[in-house]
Amino acid sequence: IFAAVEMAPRDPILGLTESFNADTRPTKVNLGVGVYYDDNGKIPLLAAVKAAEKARLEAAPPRGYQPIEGPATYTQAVQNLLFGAGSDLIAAGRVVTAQGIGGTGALRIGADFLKRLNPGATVYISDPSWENHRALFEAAGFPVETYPYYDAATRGVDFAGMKAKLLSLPAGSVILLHACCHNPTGADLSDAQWEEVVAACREKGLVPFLDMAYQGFADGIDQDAVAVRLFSASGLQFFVSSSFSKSFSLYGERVGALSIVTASKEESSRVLSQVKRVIRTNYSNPQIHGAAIVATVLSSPELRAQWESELAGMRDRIRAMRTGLVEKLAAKGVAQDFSFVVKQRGMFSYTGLSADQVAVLQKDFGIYAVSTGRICLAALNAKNIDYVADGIAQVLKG
Ligand code: PLP
Ligand code: TYF
Repeated sequence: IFAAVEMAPRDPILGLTESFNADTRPTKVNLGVGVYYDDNGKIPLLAAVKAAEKARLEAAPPRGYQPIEGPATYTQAVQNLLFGAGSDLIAAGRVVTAQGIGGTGALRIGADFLKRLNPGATVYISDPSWENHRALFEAAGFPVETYPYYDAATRGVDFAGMKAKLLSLPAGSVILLHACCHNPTGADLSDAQWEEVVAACREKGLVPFLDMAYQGFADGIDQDAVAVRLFSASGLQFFVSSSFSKSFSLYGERVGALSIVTASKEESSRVLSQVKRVIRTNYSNPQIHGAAIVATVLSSPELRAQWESELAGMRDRIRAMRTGLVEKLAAKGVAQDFSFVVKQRGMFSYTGLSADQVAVLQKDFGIYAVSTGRICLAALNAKNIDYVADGIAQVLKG
């Protein structure tokens, strides 16, 4: 049966972690994968999560099947976080939310539903984008193309190129947008640019699909939701995939959600029925634990306040690492201006390091980065930042 099976390519990012794990050098640093580590280099277990888990363990609830779209306590909490607690859309019954297996699973439910809805559409992702976006939408049967996004010269967004491309697309095209903390570049749109994207989607009849994997990692929970809020105010229909992997440090629990904004409450019930059909034929209904923890934290004023402060702590630490890296590179005599690293948002930076330089960093220093030059700032800490700055400085001096 398997004689002709070929070796599939590794995921370029998760594959890097496999190489990192096999590296025996004690000084090794993994700047590849997008995971938040604390200052001790550990993935944190948030205190708010720990408290909710303790309460849950003591309550010892039964483990029946969940509703196909996840429990209402969870889906309502997701909606409040994305659209704002006082959202008119929520009140009008115009938001449909289903729990997803992480943000990835949410994207896939959305992709499968879209394929049924609009089988002839093309999906447009940013150039560059998270590696899995293309693979996932292609696996769902869509052709995937790109719109201009990153401008290496300014280390910002080529907004003129992006807008011109959006305005050239046929109606019904699906536009995948990073709601904040763009992965891999760290370059985000301004609020005014988001308004122009909303206007372009309206003018051309595009299908917006916002991917929100890092809410709270740029400026704050509501500030980072500005794209969702602007699309909400526009009257358009759109998709949002969201994830708690990063914001709750619950990576392996696989907690995310797909939300769809419809035109009416009546439309919502039809849309939900189709989303449930997609879920049923994939995995029947979602797992309990992670979503229960998130729902508990978000619905308890004390735990929510604790979570917000822990999230702010993660955000501030990443910012401090950005500033620290820039200062240390300058102190080590690097002539090139790295101040752009401080302006980028979220976990990542496109450093401008070439694939060859990244390979030398890995070989000579055990510092792992993505071959595109993307590094995860959240993997830096007080103990390794000097070593990393030194490695980068040496590689740059060639
Ligand atoms: N979307 C983007 C832009 C991401 O960077 C990630 C990273 O993990 C995801 C989606 C997937 O999130 P999850 O790990 O919750 O599946
Ligand atoms: O971009 C990253 O590093 C994170 C983690 O297939 C990730 O989003 C990477 C690759 C992948 C799944 C998650």
